[in-house]
Amino acid sequence: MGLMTGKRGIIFGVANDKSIAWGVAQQLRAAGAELAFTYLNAAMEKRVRPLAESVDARLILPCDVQNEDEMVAVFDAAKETWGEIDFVVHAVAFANREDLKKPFSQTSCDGFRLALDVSAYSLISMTRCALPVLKKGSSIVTMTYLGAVRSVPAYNVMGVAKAALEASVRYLAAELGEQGIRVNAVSAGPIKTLAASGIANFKEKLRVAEERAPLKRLVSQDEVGKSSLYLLSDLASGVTGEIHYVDGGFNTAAG
Ligand code: NAD
Ligand code: 0WE
Repeated sequence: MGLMTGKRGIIFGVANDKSIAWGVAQQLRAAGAELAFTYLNAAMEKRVRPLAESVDARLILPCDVQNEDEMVAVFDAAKETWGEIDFVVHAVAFANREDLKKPFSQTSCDGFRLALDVSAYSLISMTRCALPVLKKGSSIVTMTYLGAVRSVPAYNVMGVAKAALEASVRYLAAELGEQGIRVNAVSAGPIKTLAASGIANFKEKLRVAEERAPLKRLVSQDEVGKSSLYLLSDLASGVTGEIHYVDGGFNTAAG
């Protein structure tokens, strides 16, 4: 019997086999969980559907997190299929590419709203939509980055969005604790994914992370997956409102 045998949940944020969400999904499946997946749009569906099928996904549905109707439909479908669920994985973020290049003070109000809506507010709306189907003892995990708490060159408006996301984790944890629902974040070190591929000088960022991290290497999607598995499982039954770093110790080292 696996750690997650008999547990069911939904994973938001798989784009391809490099996605952090896919690393989490593989760990959950290996531990015995039953999974549902969402994808952003038709272009994403082409890559997500075969991956989801390879882990026997029960549901594969579209969900743009800016569209609350689609979000409601996902949890309605989960209710139909399973009745109740045990976990939700939120691994979604977006900002305008230009806002990750321009000086931070040039961030437009529209760019700010977009980044905060997709990357932070979506955790709140997702949690609200999930509540009717979340069991007592269920667990929500989101993905964050050190740029929430330190200024990281060029992370810009995404850093502000992650700060809002991390604060939202604490407020959701405070509210939902009495219902036995836990909410935590994994703060991953830099990983080469689709979302990282558009970033100028990302290779250089990876090199610095490798050099400065106490472990002297980068972390993998698998390692983020293993920590997420822990937070989503009953092993972490006493853990909520936490930001859990999986960055090879980078954030703890002065340099
Ligand atoms: P990724 O590109 O594989 O995943 C990002 C996902 O967000 C994609 O699946 C994309 O379809 C989805 N998305 C974007 N806008 C959306 C919308 N409006 N509605 C629904 N989905 C939308 O990249 P990733 O690196 O795996 O990112 C996953 C999470 O991990 C993000 O929250 C990211 O900020 C976080 N993170 C990434 C790193 C890194 O270095 N790659 C480090 C720390 C945290
Ligand atoms: O959260 C992220 C990436 C989020 C992201 C990436 C993109 C690129 C393509 C959000 N929106 C977009 N929009 C696009 O058009 N990370 C933690 C990875 C990341 O991004 C950085 C980093 C790191 C690490 C940007 C600058 C500096 C470091």
